[in-house]
Amino acid sequence: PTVAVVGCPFSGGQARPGVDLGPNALVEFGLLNQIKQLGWNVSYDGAKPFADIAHTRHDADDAVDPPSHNMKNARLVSAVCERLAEVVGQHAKRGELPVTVGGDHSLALGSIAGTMSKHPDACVLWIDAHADINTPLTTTTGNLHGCPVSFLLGLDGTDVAPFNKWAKPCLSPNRIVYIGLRDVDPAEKRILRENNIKCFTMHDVDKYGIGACVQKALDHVNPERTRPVHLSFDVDATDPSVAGSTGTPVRGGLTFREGHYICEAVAETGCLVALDIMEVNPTLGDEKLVEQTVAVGCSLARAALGETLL
Ligand code: DIR
Ligand code: MN
Ligand code: MN
Ligand code: MN
Repeated sequence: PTVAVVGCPFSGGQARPGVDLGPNALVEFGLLNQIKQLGWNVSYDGAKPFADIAHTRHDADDAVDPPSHNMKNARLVSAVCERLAEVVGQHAKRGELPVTVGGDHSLALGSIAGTMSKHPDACVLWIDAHADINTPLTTTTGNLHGCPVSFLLGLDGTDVAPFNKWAKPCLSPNRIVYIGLRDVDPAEKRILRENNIKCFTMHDVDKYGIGACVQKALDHVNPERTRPVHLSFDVDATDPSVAGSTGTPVRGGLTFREGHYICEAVAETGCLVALDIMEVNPTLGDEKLVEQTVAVGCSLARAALGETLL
């Protein structure tokens, strides 16, 4: 079996530069060899598939990428996600397991669209401090990394250019579940409630423990453990003391073990078909914090790909 590492050096879905250096930092730290040592074949094309687009930003360059429905860099985010959906879809169709390394979490619109093109019955585990379910109508920041889930679900306000030329709704609200939430906008709370979307907040993790939360989460989206699983892991789901080099850290997050437990439990299902490791920004924090965050990004990926403690 082959893991296709897809590094997407992209930061246009949020305000802080540097998250585009995430993929290279994880690869430099040895991610490819670490995955090989778990028994996988590993392919990696570097930034080549995105060479012409991903690194370009046009902030405040309204002539090139004017704000659209309050969304920043909409054309750029759309173009990169459309390309990522193709790349991930191609790998999946070859029977490979795509591991998308970000880059900011707007990319999950592309990676999950790619997964769905091969596995339309897949479910999504979204591990994050944030719900990333704002729509172009509700976003207060205009940052598209706060919006990818709304596009995947086709919520009101998402049928807009430039996204609607390629991004068709491909996920239903009962096929996504969240773990780790603790910073959710008022409009997002309403959307989650109205669409009956299952969420395990940090309050639930405290109350039930991570083991019960993951089991309940899987029981909700994948009761028979027969559906393919796309695991989308924003490293800011973990506590800033675990993975602090990230653009929007929020205190009170998952411990090191809780984060890894989620990945291990998904690996144990044997249902994993795609993985995202998102929002590592190696330009934030001192050297020690950066190395720790990069190491955590790699070890979360290894845990999801079958690394066991014994
Ligand atoms: C906020 C923050 N809800 C927004 N979102 C973040 O910009 O829509 N997502 N940080 O990762
Ligand atoms: Mn420019
Ligand atoms: Mn996120
Ligand atoms: Mn987040």
